[in-house]
Formats: sequence, structure tokens, C-alpha cells
Amino acid sequence: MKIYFAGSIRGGRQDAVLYETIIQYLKTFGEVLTEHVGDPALTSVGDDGPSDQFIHDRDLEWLQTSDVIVAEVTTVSMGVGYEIGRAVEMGKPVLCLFREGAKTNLSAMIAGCEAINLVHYSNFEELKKPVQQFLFSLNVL
Ligand code: 6IA
Repeated sequence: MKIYFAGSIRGGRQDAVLYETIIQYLKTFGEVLTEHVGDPALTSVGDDGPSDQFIHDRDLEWLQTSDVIVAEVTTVSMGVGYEIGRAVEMGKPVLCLFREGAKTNLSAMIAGCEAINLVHYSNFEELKKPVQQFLFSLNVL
């Protein structure tokens, strides 16, 4: 199973360690195409990487080849919202993870979209079961 994990980069890196933990867990179910999203060395301001157009085009190619999108949506990110919208249009299964207690509000465009599966959680341990159930339900393992 090819998993596209989405998490904030330029929107802010305060949850980068959590992204890395989630990615390690997702890797027990399949291949995570976007492991760099959990790299704590990747900052929101660095600009020494490939061009924005390269990043956009490569990420959309990965999105197209993925079987499922898992997005951590607590830290507000325009890029993550864009990826979710494109994935919904592509007809891909989408699972969004929103952490309770953080000082952010989830957009109605995510919370109100019937095509998006949404899990509210308070810590990583709480996430494991619903994530596993969702991935197993896709029958592509
Ligand atoms: O708007 P954001 O940057 O928060 O969007 C984050 C989302 O867009 C992630 O889920 C990624 O899949 C994608 N994305 C954004 N920037 C990158 C990137 N390098 N490399 C790969 N995927 C990205 C940007 C590095 C930058 C700080 C120079």
C-alpha cells in the first residue's frame, strides 16, 4: 500500500516530531511516499531545496500514485489543505487527523466534507487503532 502522508511545512513545524512518529507507524502498513514531512531538520523557512514548481509537480505525482492520503491537520497549512482537496477530486481515500486541545480550529472545508474521514484524538496512542481500522478497510494491504 502506498501512503501519502501530509503535514505542515511552511505552515509551521511545531508538530514535526509527531509527524515522524505517525510516519513510523504508517510504515508498518506500507510504503510512505512523503517521509521528508516528518524530518525535524526540515524547517518552515529553509529555501535551499528544489524549486517550488518541482516540489508541487513531484508531490502531485506521488499523490496520483498513492492508495491513500493520511493528513495531520492540526497545524493549519495551505499546502496540506490543497493536497486534501486535490486527493478528494482524484477520488482517493482521505483520512484526516485532528488533535484536540491544540489552539487551532479545523476548517469547515475539512470537517464538513463528506468524502473525508476525520479522527479526533488527544495523543498518538489514541490514533493507532482508528488509523489501523481505516487502512484495513481499504482492502489494498
Ligand atoms: O503549505 P505547507 O508548506 O505547510 O504544505 C505542506 C505540504 O505540502 C506537505 O504535506 C507536503 O507534502 C507539501 N510540501 C510543501 N513543501 C514541501 C517540500 N519542501 N518538500 C516536499 N513536500 C512539500 C519544502 C521545503 C521548503 C521549506 C523549502
